[in-house]
Amino acid sequence: MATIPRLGADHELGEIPAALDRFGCCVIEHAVDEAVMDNIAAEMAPFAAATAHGTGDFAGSGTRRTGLLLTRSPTFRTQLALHRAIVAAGDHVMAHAPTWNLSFAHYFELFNGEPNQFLHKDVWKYGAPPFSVEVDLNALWAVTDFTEDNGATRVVPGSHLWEEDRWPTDGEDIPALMAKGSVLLYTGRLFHGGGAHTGDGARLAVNTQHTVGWLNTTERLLLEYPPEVVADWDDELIAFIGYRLAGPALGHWRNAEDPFVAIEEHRLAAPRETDGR
Ligand SMILES: O=C(O)CCC(=O)C(=O)O
Ligand SMILES: [Fe+2]
Repeated sequence: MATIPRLGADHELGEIPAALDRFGCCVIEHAVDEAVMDNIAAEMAPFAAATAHGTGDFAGSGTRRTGLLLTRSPTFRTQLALHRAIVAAGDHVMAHAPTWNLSFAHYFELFNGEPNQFLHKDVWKYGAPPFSVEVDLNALWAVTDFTEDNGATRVVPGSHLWEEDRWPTDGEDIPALMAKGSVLLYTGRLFHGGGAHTGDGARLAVNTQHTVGWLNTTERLLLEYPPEVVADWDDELIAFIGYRLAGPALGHWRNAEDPFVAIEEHRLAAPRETDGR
């Protein structure tokens, strides 16, 4: 029976690539302190309270998904968005591409009564022919514990290597049980899905998706985070949401310029007031 590789908080970054190559997923235990998760939950609570529940089989009526995380949660922006585990995983999984970047960041609340989400591969969102390489590296951060009865994400370890016509059979999916502060990393070709919530309390999570620079992002990040909003952020994060060239001749702005010029122009017009966060 396949298992989910679990790396302790003191793991070597080099262990992540090996786990993802072989299993398509891994859990990093206690990747951040619990207080980081408490801060994110507190920052997102007012926005989540105003968010409608999902509709349909995929989004789920027992789930609330709240976006604009980078501005609404400064803790997410400064502590998780470019966490070293994400960078190590993305640099490995998408090493074949000139660049990779954030694609999506949402705060997920899963409530009692939500059934199993159908097992899927996140790359299905592209509606594209099968990819011969991984193009996504995604993450579910445990803002609360992920348990068997509060809907821990179910994954099918190793399924990222399956032939296109192979589907999971009963018992092949296993729950990614993890403590608050841990993170499940998984590739875009891995079968997975949210678990059924039959317990108490909300299962809280942050879901981030990351993709190669030559694909569309799940969210229109430059519309969500325009230059006047991001100009004070770290340059690395600004580039990570798409303000940079995505390939030898891809992702230009205006007269074939690097889109980061938009940030520089904004900074000249409105000098920075902070030191980068
Ligand atoms: O909430 C979860 O555990 C998984 C969600 C998921 O896989 C998705 O929405 O694509
Ligand atoms: Fe998914």
